[in-house]
Amino acid sequence: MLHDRVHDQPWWKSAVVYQIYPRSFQDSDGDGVGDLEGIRRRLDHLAWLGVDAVWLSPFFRSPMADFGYDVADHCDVDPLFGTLADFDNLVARAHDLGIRVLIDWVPNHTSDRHPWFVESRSSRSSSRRDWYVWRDGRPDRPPNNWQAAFSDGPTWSWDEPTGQWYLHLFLREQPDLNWANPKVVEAMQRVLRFWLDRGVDGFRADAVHAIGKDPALPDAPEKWTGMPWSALNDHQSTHDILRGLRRLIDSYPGDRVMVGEVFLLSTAAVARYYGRDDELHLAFNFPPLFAPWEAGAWRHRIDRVVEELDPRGAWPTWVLSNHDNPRHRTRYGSEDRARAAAVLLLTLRGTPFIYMGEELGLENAEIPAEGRLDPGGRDGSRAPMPWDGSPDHGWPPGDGRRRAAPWLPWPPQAGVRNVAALQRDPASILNLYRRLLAARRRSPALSIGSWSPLASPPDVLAYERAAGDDRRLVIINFGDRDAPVPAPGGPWRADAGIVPGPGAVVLSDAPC
Ligand code: TEU
Repeated sequence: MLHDRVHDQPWWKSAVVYQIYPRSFQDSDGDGVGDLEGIRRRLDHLAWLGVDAVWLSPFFRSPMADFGYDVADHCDVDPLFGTLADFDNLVARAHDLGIRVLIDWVPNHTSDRHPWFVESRSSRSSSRRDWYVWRDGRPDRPPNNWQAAFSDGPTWSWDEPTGQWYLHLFLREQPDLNWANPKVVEAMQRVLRFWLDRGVDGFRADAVHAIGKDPALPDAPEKWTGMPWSALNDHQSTHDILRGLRRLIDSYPGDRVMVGEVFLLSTAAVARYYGRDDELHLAFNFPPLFAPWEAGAWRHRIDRVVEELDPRGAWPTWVLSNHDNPRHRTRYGSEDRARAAAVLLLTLRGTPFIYMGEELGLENAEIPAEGRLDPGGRDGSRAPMPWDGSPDHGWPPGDGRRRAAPWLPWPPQAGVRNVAALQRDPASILNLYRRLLAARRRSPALSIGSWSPLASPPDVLAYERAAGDDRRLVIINFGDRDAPVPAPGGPWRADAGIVPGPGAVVLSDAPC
């Protein structure tokens, strides 16, 4: 049953969202690539786990240069993933189970095979020329010094037949749309309506901070390396566009939501994308994702969120892993740390995003250079989900003829680190996630309550969550040595006494 308001707040504030990378979750037809029907069949697992919503990475028609983030038709399912009917069945089943469905929306660019771009590049006088970002110049000198993501080349490609450059912040197969053109705004709004009318509960907006461009497209300062355009693409015009999108989404019933990927590594910059509660409902804040496993570093990241978001009434999000970065189990280096990190993720104030497989404590798959398929080298966190301990781990068996093995190798230890095995073990990390999700559901303090820090030893982070009579004390020991519970007098039942290092406890002020 879907309730729009939980504790008198929109559902997405108390929700836990689970990210599914469709290629890697569950295959149903034996081609070695996960699909929508596979996801539908595994929704029972997610209901058992207790998540409130799923976010599906792109499943739209695509030549797959960026594995679906290069969209060639926003309003159709790629045959690799199934059909629109499969999508409808998935949404219906998810809603029956009380799980909401968010989908990826890729507004910054399209595939170069999208009919809009095919038409745009056909001639300088094409009616769609101005749907993308074209600039004059000499074929040997790109219009500015920006470097594209996933390559060391420029963000510009020269189009020989029409004698102009086109802009692509990512691959050359992903030309940037020109959002200064009202026709582009209308067309992309139609895409949102198409899916809202089909019953989706919201969107994860890809690289959304980059859609409005400074028309001057100025050079990046020399000192900037990596992706200089990321910080340069923090332009005022994006905020105007977002206000229009927010009005559209809020015109639908049911508290639909847009969470934006704002890839700016400053929480102050991210905070501006909430506007005055009239732009994004939620925004990813990635600095914590890049923080080391240290109490001080995390405290600093949390303080930034409290200082930048709270005064605006903006609701935070928390992410430890996703399909673009090495898994945090691998980054942090041990399962004990991953377990303590799960407590952190699921008890901070804000909406947590779980990346599929982190509930199994999965590590990145080790993929030799010749087996890597992603232009950005991100394959390791995209390895397929192991469902059981059989040789095919619950995927259709590959027989080398009609059926194919999964598109990427299995993550380490899939024989023991899989859903079926960890479900049977009450002490597993999977059952820890399940208990934490259940505790959040029962506790207004943990799901929507206030957050206040408590004094604690250097390796320990301690905080209180409170809502009305419901109060919880959370203690995360980042260190490798056991630490005493820094229980502050008061009502706490400090019966744990010691927090193992690394480890975590959640205490209640009432027997539970
Ligand atoms: O990511 C945008 C983005 O900025 C990151 O990919 C970043 O460049 C990367 O993490 C650096 O390692 C989004 C999607 O999440 C990503 O999968 C796509 O490739 C990208 O947009 C283009 O659509």
